[in-house]
Amino acid sequence: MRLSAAHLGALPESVARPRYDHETRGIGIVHFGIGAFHRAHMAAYTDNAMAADQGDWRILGVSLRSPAVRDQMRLQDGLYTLVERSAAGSKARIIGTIADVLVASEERERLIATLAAPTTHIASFTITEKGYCRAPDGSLDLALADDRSAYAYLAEAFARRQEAGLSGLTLLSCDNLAGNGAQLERLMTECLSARAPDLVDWFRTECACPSTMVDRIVPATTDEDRQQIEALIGMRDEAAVVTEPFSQWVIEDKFAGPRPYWEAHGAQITSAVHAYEAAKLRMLNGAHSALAYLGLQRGHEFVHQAIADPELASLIDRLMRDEAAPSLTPASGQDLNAYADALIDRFKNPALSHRLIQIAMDGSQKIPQRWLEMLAFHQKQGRQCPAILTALAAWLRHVRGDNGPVDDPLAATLKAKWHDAGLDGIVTALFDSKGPMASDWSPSDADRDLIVSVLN
Ligand code: CS2
Repeated sequence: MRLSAAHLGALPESVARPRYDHETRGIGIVHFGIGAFHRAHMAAYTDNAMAADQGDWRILGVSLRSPAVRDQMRLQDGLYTLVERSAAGSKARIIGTIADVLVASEERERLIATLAAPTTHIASFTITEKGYCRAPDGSLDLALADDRSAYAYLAEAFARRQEAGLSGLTLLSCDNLAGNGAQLERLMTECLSARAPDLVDWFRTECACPSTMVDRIVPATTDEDRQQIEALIGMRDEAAVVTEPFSQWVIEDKFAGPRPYWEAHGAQITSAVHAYEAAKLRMLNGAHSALAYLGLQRGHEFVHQAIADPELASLIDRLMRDEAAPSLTPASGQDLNAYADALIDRFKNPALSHRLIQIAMDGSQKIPQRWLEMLAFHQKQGRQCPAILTALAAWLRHVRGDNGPVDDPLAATLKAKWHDAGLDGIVTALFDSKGPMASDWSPSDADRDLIVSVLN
């Protein structure tokens, strides 16, 4: 038996179902990047919000390229199981928020029409760092932002909304970028300035791009997970997602129109999002990337194994408490020491099987906001960051190919730099002001020596 609307009644009592009549609710959100993270995070917050109020907030999920999620979910009427796993056991619930999933290039007109519908108020995004199509200097790379990028569909929908005299949309970035809303606003403006300058003013006055801090650890679902879930719910679910019990969402209070009552699931709507976002990127994600590259180098496969390695645990402790925390300005009541403790506990969750190789992916897009901003901050104060520099050496080994094939949009460039520059030149070749990883951090001789000594 396959999970579907017709089979909801056959689920065991222990599996929670949507607490509202999901099929009667309309679409209010279009979400780009309908991967496991969205299904474990925003879709779950929205499911709770719809149980708490009467809103039409179902989500049209969009895959920019791969048909896999569409194929899994259409057969299940958009339903899927969300399993929270900890040492204490597993808890399963069925999420009813996803109305349908489409592949953008295959159903272009339907996507644009839904974005342009008067009932749609929000377009949200988990398109990963590379989905924003940024050049190394942070500006929009117009060649990457082609007519199959999220920007192109939005621009067409904006034209229709303006023409019809409709209100703007809230563009809600849920990706791990610093100031994700502000970046999206700037990049969207750059796209419109180049391609549809008549829409720039409309976009600026009618749309809003709140920044958000999103947090939930969501390993990629494996076949073994699917088998375990089949045993738990008594039917097959190809779209099931496994996650940890913890989740957090802090959203800047800046919307263009109505929104779901996400507070029902504990979302914080605040003006102080930046402090949470920076802490999460530098402490959680910064530590994650360090565990990934150093852990793989030391033969580990999962996050919980890497954090159990005393040498890595001590380095992560220093990275979070001595290097990340002093670079942050906490919001009132935000306790960074307690945050570090809580993160280490979450990393230790043995029930999660979070693969290091998953985190290692796309490092060139991740480490600027996770590590390089911190290096630049401390450099200005004349301080060095040995833990981050050690992790950076592990990343350099990774992109050299030491851990196997490299999954990164800059993989070929990084490999070519290694080939041309070698051990003594690689740091300068990548990180100086003309390199593909240029940032506000410019490696000092001492930084270079430390990295090369670790690499040797
Ligand atoms: C991870 C994140 O894969 C990665 O790069 O660091 O996906 C991390 O698990 C989430 O941001 C946690 O909220």
